[in-house]
Amino acid sequence: MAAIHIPPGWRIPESRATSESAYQNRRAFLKKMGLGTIAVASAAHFPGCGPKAAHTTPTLLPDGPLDTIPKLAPREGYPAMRSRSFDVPERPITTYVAAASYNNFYEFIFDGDLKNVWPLTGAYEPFPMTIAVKGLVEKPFTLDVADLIREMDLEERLYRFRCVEAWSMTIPWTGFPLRRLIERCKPLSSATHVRFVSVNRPKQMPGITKGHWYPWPYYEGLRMAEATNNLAFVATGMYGNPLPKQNGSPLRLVLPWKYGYKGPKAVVEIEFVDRQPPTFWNDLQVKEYGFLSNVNPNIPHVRWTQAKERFISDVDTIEERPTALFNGYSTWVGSLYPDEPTEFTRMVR
Ligand SMILES: Nc1nc2c(c(=O)[nH]1)N[C@H]1C(S)=C(S)[C@@H](COP(=O)(O)O)O[C@H]1N2
Ligand SMILES: [Mo]
Repeated sequence: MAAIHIPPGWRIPESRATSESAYQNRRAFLKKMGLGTIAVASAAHFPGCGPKAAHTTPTLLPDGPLDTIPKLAPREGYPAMRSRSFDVPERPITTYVAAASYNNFYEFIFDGDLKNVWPLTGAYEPFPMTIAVKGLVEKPFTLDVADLIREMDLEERLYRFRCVEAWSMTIPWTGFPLRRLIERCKPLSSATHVRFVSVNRPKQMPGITKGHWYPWPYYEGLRMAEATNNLAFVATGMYGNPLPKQNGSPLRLVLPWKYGYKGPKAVVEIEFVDRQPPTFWNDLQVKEYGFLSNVNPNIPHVRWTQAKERFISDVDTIEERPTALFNGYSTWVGSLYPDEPTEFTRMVR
């Protein structure tokens, strides 16, 4: 892996500067917790970091405070076989410690050190949980999430992950394509969009109570053609294990060609509808967050550039990289967006 490069402050959005600098200091904290060694040891095992690529991510239980994997999460099927067509050759895999300790999950934390989510997840019990699939479908159903996870064939996919705040990672997710759920409920031809709702548990999620003016629960949406694209993934795990609470247990969406906020965590409702549904961040800041939100270096955020990103491979290893259109997934999804800007524009979409 290349030299350590901490980018200068101008790339850090003003409002995030406090949390970002707190993050830079976390290395010392992790060392104190004995987690620094885990990051180093695990890197050696990861395919992509060495010449011998394995077909699965070895089970890596972080035996420490970052192990917030719910006790009742089903363990069958982990680690899953990796589907090699999604390999990410140009980047190392982000360490588990970085991916599990630098998070966005506003149900737990909405101000202060925004990324330090995991210490606040103690009261959250993601299992048991039910998920409802409903709306314009032939076969609506409500299922226990643990049963659903046991029923699905799990696979592992390495995906680039890009947050709108211009940081990025490479993460080995475990789960199944969203379209396998969609096939099961048989949407009617009148369904044009899918709406997702996250769990709403104020007593277990301190950010919901403290940020009481936010329009909880978190909600998102996709066009039908996006939801059925092979890339759209329901993640039930990462790094060969069930998802830690802070990463969206019991299951969350991952849409690697879009900014991270398009992928709701702890999804409990999937509804098929006949118009574009409202979305959480668009309702909060219509001038900053559009409905499509495809990763696009040509469309800056109102307060910062999207042409570059800070790639996080470990808690103290951050490199500047150019941002790719559709986060490098043009082959999969480019044809869905004939109007996607390929030249600089300030149009939010
Ligand atoms: N329910 C819910 N889902 C959410 C969010 C959130 O605050 N609440 N944050 C989003 C944002 S902005 C990002 S970048 C990703 C972060 O996922 P990670 O913490 O696993 O990296 O989750 C997305 N999904
Ligand atoms: Mo994000």
